[in-house]
Amino acid sequence: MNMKNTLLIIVFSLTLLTLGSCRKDELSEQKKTFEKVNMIIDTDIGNSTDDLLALQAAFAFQSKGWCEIKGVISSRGTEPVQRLADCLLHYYHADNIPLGINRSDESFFEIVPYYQLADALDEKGRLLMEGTGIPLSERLDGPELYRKLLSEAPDHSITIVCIGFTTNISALLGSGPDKYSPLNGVELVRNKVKALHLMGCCFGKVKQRYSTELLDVEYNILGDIPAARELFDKWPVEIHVFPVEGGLLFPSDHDEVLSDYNWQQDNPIYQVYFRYDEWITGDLGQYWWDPFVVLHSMESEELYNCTGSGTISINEEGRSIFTDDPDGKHYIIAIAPQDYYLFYESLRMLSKFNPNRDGGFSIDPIEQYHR
Ligand SMILES: [Ca+2]
Repeated sequence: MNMKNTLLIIVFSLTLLTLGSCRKDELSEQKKTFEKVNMIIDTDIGNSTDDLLALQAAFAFQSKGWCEIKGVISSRGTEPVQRLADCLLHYYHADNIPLGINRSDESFFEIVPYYQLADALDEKGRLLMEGTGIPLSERLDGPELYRKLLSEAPDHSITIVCIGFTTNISALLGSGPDKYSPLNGVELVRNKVKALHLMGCCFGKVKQRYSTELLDVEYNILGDIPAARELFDKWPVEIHVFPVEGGLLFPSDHDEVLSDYNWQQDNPIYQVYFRYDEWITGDLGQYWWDPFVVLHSMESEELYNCTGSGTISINEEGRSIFTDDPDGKHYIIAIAPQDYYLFYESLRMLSKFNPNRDGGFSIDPIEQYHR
């Protein structure tokens, strides 16, 4: 099934559930042809809010049987971030999904440090979010979890969605044989990974909210330039890159997000926009980059404008360079202008997913919230 159908089904099915249309059989027929995506999500959750929407998308798709999340890897190296990641798994009823963490205790500069949500209290003075109960000390480091998950997977079956720093995937590439696999990291990826879908890179000059200058570098790459250089140099299978320019077309309007999620105020997206609005409103507004990478990973590139194959390299300052190459395995993805509305509505429709409601998606959001 191609990407456009995927998106149309997302919008269509949510509309059906909302309106109670009689065309559900037609939708079921379409879904039978859907190939489930086995996904590992590598996220710098705890700062930009689009990681939250990307998780919301992935768990919504998993509830429909369209993908299976094999693991979540959290790349931001501070302890409250790891606890928040654990809480998010619990929120999505995913205690059984393994979480890989970064124990470096280093954090690249922060813009919206909403990882404070892990320690936020409700009106009765209780912790707002509960965790899985699994101690962080029992969590594997990100690169080790990658090796474990890949070694257990059928060949060419894993799709990696990286929506943060490339630290963990670079470390995976540099890893040697271990108790999980006799293969080194490059060979393990070559054998087990279908493709990497990456939010990162900048191929022009753009205005970013944290600088008054036009920038030609991108945050995820800047967060670990040596890792990004190694990634593009050694990654042995396809890389689909969604650059910073793409997401800047989709600001996540503060008031609109609160309105869309108001029916489910337990949703961490609502809580972040409600509690930390001083970081999110006005010129400090957030944009939706990361959910597009989840969407793109679900199927083909039909809905996107893509470059032909090429080779991307990262220079020592973190700038991205694309060179046409018929044998290259790198692609830059962009959204076709005529499809902005479809994408935007798809993102807003995700607000109708709540894992605590019967069936995942709301039939009547207001009624269900007060059930
Ligand atoms: Ca991110």
